[in-house]
Amino acid sequence: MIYNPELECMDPSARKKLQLAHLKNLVEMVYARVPFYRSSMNAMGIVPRDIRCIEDIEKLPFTTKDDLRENYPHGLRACPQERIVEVHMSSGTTGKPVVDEYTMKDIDIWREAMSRTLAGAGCTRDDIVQNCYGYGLFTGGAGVHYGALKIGAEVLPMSSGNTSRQLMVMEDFNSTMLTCTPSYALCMAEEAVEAGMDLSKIPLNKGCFGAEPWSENMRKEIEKRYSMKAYDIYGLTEIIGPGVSFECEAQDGLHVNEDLFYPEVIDPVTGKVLGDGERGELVFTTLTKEGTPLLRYRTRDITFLIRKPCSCGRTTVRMHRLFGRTDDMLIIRGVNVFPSQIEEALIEIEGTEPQYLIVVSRGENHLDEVELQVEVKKELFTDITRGLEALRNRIENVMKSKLQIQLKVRLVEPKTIERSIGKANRVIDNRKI
Ligand code: DLL
Repeated sequence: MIYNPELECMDPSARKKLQLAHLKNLVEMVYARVPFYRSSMNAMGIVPRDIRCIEDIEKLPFTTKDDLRENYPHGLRACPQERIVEVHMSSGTTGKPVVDEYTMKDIDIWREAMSRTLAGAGCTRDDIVQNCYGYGLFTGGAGVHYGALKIGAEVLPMSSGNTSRQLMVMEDFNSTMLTCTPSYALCMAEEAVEAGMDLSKIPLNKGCFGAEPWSENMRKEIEKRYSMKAYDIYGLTEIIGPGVSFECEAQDGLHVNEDLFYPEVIDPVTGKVLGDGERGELVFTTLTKEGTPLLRYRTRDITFLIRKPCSCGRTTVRMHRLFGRTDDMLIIRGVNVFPSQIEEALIEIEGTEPQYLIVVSRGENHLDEVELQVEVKKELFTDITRGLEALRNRIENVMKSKLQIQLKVRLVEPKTIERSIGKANRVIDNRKI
C-alpha cells in the first residue's frame, strides 16, 4: 500500500522543484540561526543566495559526527528551546551521544515518514503491531509507535527484552506485524521453538526490521521461521530515526523519503559526489526539519542509489540495502571485509545457526588472524566429531573462495553466543594498531 501517493509517486522533475524550495528555506534558516553553519559556510565563501538549483547542494559544507559531538548538547539547535517537544539520542560506543531535538512539526514529519514506511510493508488500520524496538532515548520504539498510530493500527508497545512475555503477548493478542532488530527477531524465534510454540500458527505475516546490518540470507531465515514477509527499514537518530528509507513489496532496494531527506552518495576519501549505481558513503540533508536540521550529514553508511523505476509505482530514489559502515569495515591482511558478507556466506551453509562472532587479533608474526565462532545446530553437535570437522573445513573453504580471507572457524554449541535484544555486536577486534 502506498501511504501518500501524491508525494511518493510524484513526477521526479516536480519533486526536484519541491526539494529546491525546501533547500533554499533550510539554508537561509541555518545561516541565520546556527553559528556553526554560518561559519562553515563563510569559510567556504558560500551565502544562501548561491543555492539556485538542487545540484548547488554540492557547494555546501558537509557535517560530520564529530561536528555533532563538538556541539553537544544544543549547539546545532535552530529554534528556541520552548519549541522543542521531544529529544532522542544515540550513544554509539565512544564519546558524547548525538542528539536529535524535535519540534512538533518534526514529530509530524516523523509520523508521516514512518506511516509511509510501515505502509510499504503492508501495514493497515487492521494490523496489530508488536513493537519490540526499545522505547526511550533510542528512536526505534517511538518512531514505529508514531507511524502505527497515524495509520490507525493497534500498537503493542512492548519495547525490547523479556522474550517469554513477548511470545505470550504474540500468541494471546494475535499480533499480525512484528518490528524489532533482525537479530532479536531470530532470538525470539529460537525461544519460541524451545518453548514448543508453533510460530506458523500465529497470524504474524509481516515485519519491519532494521537498526543494524543484516543480509539477504538472514531475511530468508526470518521469513522461513515466522512464515512472514520481512522488510528492511533504515534510519538514524541524527536525521530523524527510522523512516528515512524503507522497502516496498518488491523488496528491491529501500525507497528514500526524498521530499524530506535529500540523499547523496560520495567518495568517502575525496568527498566527490558519485553517480547512481556507484558505491560510496551516504549523505543526507534534512529538507524540512526545524529543531536540529542537518546539512549534508555524512552517515558513514555504505550503499549506492538506484533511480530506475520500481514495480510498486513509487518514483522515489532507492538505496541498495547497506553494505556496512565505513567504520565497520574490517581490513584483514589488506582485504576489506564487512561482517554482513561473512553472515551472507555463513547462512547458506547447512548445519549452522545464524549466530556468529568475528574475533580479530594480531598474531605473533604481526599478521591479522580471524577466528569465526559459529553456532552449530543441536542435531549436529551431538553427532560424531567427523561431521563437525567436515563442516568446519567447509566454512573455511567457503570464506576463502567468497571473501578471499583465510580464517579459523571454531564451532560452538548452540546458545553459546550472547543474544541481543537490540543491536547485535558481531565483531571483537583485539588488534592494537
Ligand atoms: O538505528 C534508527 C532505526 C531504528 C532504524 C529502528 C531502523 C529501525 P541509530 O541508533 O542512530 O538509529 O543508528 C543508526 O544504524 O547509521 C546504520 O549504520 C545502522 N542501521 C540502521 N538501519 C539499518 C539497516 C537507528 N536497515 C545506524 N541496515 C545507521 C543496516 C542499519 N544498518
